Amino acid sequence: MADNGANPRGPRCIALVGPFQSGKTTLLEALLARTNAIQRQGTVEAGTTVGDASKEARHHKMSVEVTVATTRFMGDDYTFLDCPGSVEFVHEMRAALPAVDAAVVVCEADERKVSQLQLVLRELEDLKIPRFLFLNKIDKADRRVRETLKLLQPASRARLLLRQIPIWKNEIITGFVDLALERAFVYREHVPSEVVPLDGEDLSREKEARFTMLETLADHDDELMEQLLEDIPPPRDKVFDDLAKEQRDGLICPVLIGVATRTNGVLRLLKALRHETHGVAETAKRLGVKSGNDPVAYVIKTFHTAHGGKLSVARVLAGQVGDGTTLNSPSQEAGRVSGVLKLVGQVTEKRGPAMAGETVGLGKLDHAKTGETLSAGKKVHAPVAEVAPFAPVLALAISAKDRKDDVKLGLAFTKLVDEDPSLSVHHNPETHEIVVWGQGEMHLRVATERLADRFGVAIERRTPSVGYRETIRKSITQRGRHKKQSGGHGQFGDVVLDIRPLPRSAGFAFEEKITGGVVPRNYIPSVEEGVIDGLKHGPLGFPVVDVAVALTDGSYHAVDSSDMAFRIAGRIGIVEALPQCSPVLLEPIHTVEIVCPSEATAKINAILSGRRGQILSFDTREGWEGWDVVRAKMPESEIGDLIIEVRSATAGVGSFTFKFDHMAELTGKQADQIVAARRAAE
Ligand SMILES: Nc1nc2c(ncn2[C@@H]2O[C@H](COP(=O)(O)OP(=O)(O)OP(=O)(O)O)[C@@H](O)[C@H]2O)c(=O)[nH]1
Ligand SMILES: [Mg+2]
Repeated sequence: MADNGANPRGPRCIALVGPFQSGKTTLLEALLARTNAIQRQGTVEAGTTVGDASKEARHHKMSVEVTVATTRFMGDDYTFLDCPGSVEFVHEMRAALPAVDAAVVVCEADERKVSQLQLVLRELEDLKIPRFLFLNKIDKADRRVRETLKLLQPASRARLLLRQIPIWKNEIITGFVDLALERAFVYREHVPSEVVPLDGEDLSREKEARFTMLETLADHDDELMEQLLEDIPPPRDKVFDDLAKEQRDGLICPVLIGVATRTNGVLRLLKALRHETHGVAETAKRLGVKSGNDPVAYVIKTFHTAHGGKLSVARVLAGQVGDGTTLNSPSQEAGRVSGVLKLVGQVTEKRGPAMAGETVGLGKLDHAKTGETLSAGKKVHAPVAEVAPFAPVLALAISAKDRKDDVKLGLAFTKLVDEDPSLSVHHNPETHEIVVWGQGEMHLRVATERLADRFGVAIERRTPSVGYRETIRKSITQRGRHKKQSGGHGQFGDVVLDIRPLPRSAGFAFEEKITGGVVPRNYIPSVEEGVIDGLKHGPLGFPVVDVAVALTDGSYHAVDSSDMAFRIAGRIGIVEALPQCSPVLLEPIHTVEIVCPSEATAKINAILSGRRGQILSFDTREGWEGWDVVRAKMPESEIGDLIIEVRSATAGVGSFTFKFDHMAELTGKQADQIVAARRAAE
């Protein structure tokens, strides 16, 4: 295996993924420094990394979106996608993954992060993306790597295969042995590790660990098994071939070790990527893209830059995309490429057309969206992947501080959602609130910070209103009379209404039982309109539902009656009647389905009970070893900030979905408080 000259597999696209704060952004920095794409390796603490360059990421010292950086190593281009680790920004990763050749899963020896690791690995397993585990921060390791692997193994369906073992000196890891290469290295800070002779105790540990590695490989290779049984040392190339093949087939996940902050283990990682990951040809095959001249590209990420307009980061899967190429998405024309850019974080550089395998920024594709498959050719290419965001779990009501910013706010939201479809914005016509839905507290906080920082809109934030309603429990007959005599033309309308409660979710029914034309036909629709007006705001302050109103009697005046007069009479009738009908508050109840690691299930049950939840069932989560699913009925008012408690009870990984179930009567102190709050707000 010669280590020189460009690799026939061409440019790679590699995702850096893994649990929250495991060191992905730092590893990207190390990879860029080691490949001379940057002069000096920055740090997250100092806010000098290529990744996380946005104001929000720097401020929170965490990744809030994908950073894309292309570098060159031994004659090949590598584009790294540094993905956020927080589950609240997981859509960034999920949308980026389909088009990558492989992933480096950065993790730590931390049992609290095993479930997060499992979530990440599950995505990769489902997409059949080959992956390495990079066990980072081993400068802080206080346990044996083999023990760490035991801890992490339940998170991975593929067997974790230790490729490197550390060399310990006085309880500190000073280097490592690569078991495939059979070579020992001593770490040096920010320069490549030094090869050292392997002897003494290290050599015997190496032999033992290598044998374990080979045994694992031999589980899927009979020939290797025979060699091991007969004590024949397998040729090095065979070992490498097996490693690569079994990784591609999803049987193993090789584990490398290192220290991203000190650039330790990074060169070996690059070499593993170079030799053991395939290029775009295999990825295109996995995605069902035929190689050929017709361009096909997958949109990994969308940016709206301050000055350059819209930028779509895309991986070219087939053909060639250059300035002027018109690309189509499955639903429409995406636009004409104006500018092809190489990206190293926020630094961009104009370049020529992009070939299959390359990952570049494409300018001005106004109608392209993240996750879409773009193509140019006679036939539009079918989507290579569809990545729907997870259902949102937290909402925030937002308004512009200054009414004149309303339009700006609307435009800003359009761009934010275009960049991040896991955010959604709804207008509540009843309360006139703009409600933003997102994946958690930090997700919404970052969205509102962007509104202020990038779009210059000062906003106010509130807890969104709960969809309370009210209904009645008693029937009544009520007269509604509107009479006004002011000089010339008067107004006259007179109706008698029979009002009675309807069963839950029956809505509103209007009936007319007029005989003898006491209310002329043509005025009857106005009476109904008046009743509907009156129901919009009941005596408790909420819309009234589940009532039937029958118009049974009334009178009119030949000159003074009009549509308007009867509408007012209808409204007077209902408004005067409702307080006498024993009004009662209705609150929305949803069925909630919470998923969580089993060790957190008891805590989740307690949370649900504390929030007036009625637990319906709990089961093991199908297809998810070590996870449970709890179902409950729960009032909407209690779901509002439920996610915050669920996340803290589950080391960040628990989540839920909910669906409206029914409206339920609410009485007593709680109801009184809600009504009082409503009155105070009016
Ligand atoms: N001791 C030690 N600390 C590290 C190492 N790598 C990263 N860190 C620190 O871990 C913290 C998180 O690093 P990041 O690179 O931001 O981690 P990340 O995985 O990108 O975080 P998110 O993207 O927010 O999930 C920072 O304080 C880093 O300095 C390492 O190898 N050793
Ligand atoms: Mg990061």
